Amino acid sequence: MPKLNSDIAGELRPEDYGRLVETLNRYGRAYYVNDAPLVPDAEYDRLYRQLELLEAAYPELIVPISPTQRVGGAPLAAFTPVEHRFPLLSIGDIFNAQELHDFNARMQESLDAGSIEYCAEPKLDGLAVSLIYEQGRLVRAATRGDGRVGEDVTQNVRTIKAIPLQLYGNYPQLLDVRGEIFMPRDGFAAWNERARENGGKVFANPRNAAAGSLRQLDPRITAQRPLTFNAYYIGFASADASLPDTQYQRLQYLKTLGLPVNPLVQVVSGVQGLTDYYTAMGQRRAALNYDIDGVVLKVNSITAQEQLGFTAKVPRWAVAYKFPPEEEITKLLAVEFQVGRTGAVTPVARLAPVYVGGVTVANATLHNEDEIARLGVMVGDYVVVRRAGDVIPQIAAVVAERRDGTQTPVVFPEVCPECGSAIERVADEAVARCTGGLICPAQLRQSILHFVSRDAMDIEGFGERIVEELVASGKVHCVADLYALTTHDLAALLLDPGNDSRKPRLLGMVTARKLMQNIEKSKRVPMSRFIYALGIREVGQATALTLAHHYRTMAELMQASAGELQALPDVGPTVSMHVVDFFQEPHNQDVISRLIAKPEELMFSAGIEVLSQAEDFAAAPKPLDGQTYVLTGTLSVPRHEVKTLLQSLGATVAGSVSKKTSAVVAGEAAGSKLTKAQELNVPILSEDELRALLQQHGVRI
Ligand code: 5U1
Repeated sequence: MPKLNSDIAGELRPEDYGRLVETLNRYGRAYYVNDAPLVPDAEYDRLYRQLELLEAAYPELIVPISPTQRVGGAPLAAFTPVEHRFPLLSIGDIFNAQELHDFNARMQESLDAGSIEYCAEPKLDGLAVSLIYEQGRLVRAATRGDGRVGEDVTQNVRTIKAIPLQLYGNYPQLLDVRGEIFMPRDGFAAWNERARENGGKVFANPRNAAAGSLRQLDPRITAQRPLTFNAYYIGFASADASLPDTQYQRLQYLKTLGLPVNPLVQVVSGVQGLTDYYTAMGQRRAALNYDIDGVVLKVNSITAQEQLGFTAKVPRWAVAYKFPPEEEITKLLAVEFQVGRTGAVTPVARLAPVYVGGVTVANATLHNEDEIARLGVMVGDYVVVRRAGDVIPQIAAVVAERRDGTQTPVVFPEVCPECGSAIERVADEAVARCTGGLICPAQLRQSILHFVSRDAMDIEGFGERIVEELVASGKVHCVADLYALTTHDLAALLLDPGNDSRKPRLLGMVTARKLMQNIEKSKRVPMSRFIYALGIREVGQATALTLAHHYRTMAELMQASAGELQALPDVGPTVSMHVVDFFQEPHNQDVISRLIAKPEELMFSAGIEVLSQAEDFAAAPKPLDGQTYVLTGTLSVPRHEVKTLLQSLGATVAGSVSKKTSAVVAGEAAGSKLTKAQELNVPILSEDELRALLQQHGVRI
């Protein structure tokens, strides 16, 4: 038998097995149920690997509740129908204040009561399931189906880590738990992004993603999908259970058994309490990390629930108070193709304006050619537009029934709409690119806008109109030309007023002088910002910082080999290839020398002074030393970049919130980590506050 080394118990022995399974399950519960991880992810992974080793050496030890046993069994030929012992009912919907008022009045009348107490819960937009636990063991999971007969999805449900295979604490002999399986928004976005890149299955919304993932005949596929679960109801418990008498307490009881329950559940009173809860959830909806389509309001007392009973279809004691939809139907008027800084050609849908998810939407991204093919969308189609939270509006589907023969195919251009150069698609890449490089005015405009942007050279005042005119008038052919501009050149720019009906106007001397001052101010720049400003593919702020910390001068960086670059933290083969390619390109070398040579060395030098960051890095003060930050939600800067910037100041960036966390940085659609921070009174920083904090220490994002 192989000897197994372990940091947990010196040497792992078969008798350690039970403890290891129990420890991992306890860590899982802390993570999913209490949202309070007991150990870092790396420690969980280490123990998990130990368990795998132990099971490989002693297969006879393996128990079904081992966390390694979530994916078992061969793919099914079909799902077996299962009859629910107690029907899986749906719930009645209400849509406005009057209907809420009527519901409450019905409850008051039937219960002959004044103010009624309710348990108010978010209504998750996922899939209802019933989980049957016998002696605490998960023995069956079934979908709702028609409410009476569902499908046996036990194998798939076992792969969902938030669902315990074994209950904990004081569980009854038999328990039928009802709840929702759903896909969090971050998991959904990451899944679709990867699918778009690899030509995999793209889902229209998190609900479809959850349904499609659960209804896989091969549980190994379900196991890869980021599904999770919240319990919301006890369908049945055997007589040995001593269940509390309110819905709210029952949910707390389910938590003690190891079942996750939504943290936003609250007890409220009367119509005012219900209305306040509905309004509050409506306001929080965009910031949550999961879709909710309303709130569920349940009479809290179980005795009162029993008294009220059920209609043929739904409980009388509960309703779903629905939010306005986050999906709407509108007409696709046209598809335009935008060319970005790196030449990427993105199809953009122009839509008949429609009010959805709280804003009027007139444009939506269509991502790439594959997405157009996947949707099968044609110009003139009616399409489903989805806007959840602050996510960029997407076209989720085509309403094929509304086609009337006037629709025309979307033709992806073969040549760039701006410069006429060929558009190429690299094999294995979803994105198509204009090959025009900087002869393409669109790429040139975008690269100038990037160069002048706040996080790059920070030259204030150069907006889209001015840059468009500088390029169109031929005054600027590359970023170095910005430094050759005169006040007169700028003052004479004729600006197009855009959509409004006024005549084109001259920029004028006052603005031109101000712009010239701003150009002048940009001439002393830290090396990281200069590298970032060059717009090298895949080199964001964090990579630029890494490069600037490692190389003393631009000349050194420009000589670096791919191998040397790859030895740096977070620089992989793709990034190193882009860096080397960029600096080998003669045009780029020319632009850089025009930017940074001393004016006396070149006739048209900008004379930019690139300030070295390498020497002082190691010795640099680490003002955030000892502090721990957690990032959650969507930030406008990629997360790994923010992480590197915080780390460069000495901070640790952790994956979970605890009392020791110095602050949580909450972006859009922040979810459970934000809630956890609020519960633990951990300071919360918005992106702007983080920006200010970093800026205080000389770092800009
Ligand atoms: N949060 C929540 N969602 N939901 C859906 N609770 C809840 N309860 C339901 C349903 C269908 O049904 C019970 C009232 C049985």
